[in-house]
Amino acid sequence: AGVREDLAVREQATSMDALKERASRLPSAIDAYQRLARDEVAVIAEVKRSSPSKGDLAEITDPASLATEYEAGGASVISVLTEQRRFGGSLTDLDAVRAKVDIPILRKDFIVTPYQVWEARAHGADVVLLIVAALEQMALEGLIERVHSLGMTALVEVHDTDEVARAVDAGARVVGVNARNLKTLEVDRHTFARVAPAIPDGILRVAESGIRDSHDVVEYARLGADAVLVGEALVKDRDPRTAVAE
Ligand code: IGP
Repeated sequence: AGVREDLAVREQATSMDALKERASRLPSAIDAYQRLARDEVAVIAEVKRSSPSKGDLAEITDPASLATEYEAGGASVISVLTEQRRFGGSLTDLDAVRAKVDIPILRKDFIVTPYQVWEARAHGADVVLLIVAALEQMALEGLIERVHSLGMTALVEVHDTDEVARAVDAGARVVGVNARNLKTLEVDRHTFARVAPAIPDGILRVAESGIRDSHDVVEYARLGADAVLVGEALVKDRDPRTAVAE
């Protein structure tokens, strides 16, 4: 209900037509699928101020300069949390990052309506997160279609093999396996090994959450990950090379 209230307020502030108009004046979305596919193991580096499980992670006074460091350090995609209530993010952070980096940007939020997808595009995002567990099948299908029609990429998040099947049926091209259980907030590092084999070839496999260092990255690469999504460890350390090196 909270998400929908926030949306109602914002929809009054900016009409769908205004968003479409704004989106039409921007350069086309960057093809993140290609970027993620071409690296041995790509790093999606996340601008993350705080989290429900850990509270404040780091004082990020300038999200754009953090993102610039990530880009210089070899990240393939920058993830920006825009969820306010639990993660302390905002569209302002997204705008600031877009103004400074040239690589694809993922809008990380609980996206449940086409309005939010347009909003992401209007603010320069190339990728959006869609969480299978938060969406009914019809809604998931419709959102993936909308994302692709805007030239964007959907990172479709799953936690188990049933959700992989739903993601694939709905047309996902990039599937993220989240090691963090959304109910208990605990990280189970065996999740990827259990779930990723159910993802068909040709669909990119992303390992998400709880990645601590390069050893974790090497292990996920060995298990077939095309990319890793790293928040906390990078916000604290800042250099994606610590994730990709060795
Ligand atoms: C990053 P971590 O443990 O490296 O900070 O996790 C990312 O996976 C996490 O922020 C995340 C997330 C989400 C946040 C994955 N899925 C959905 C909010 C909503």
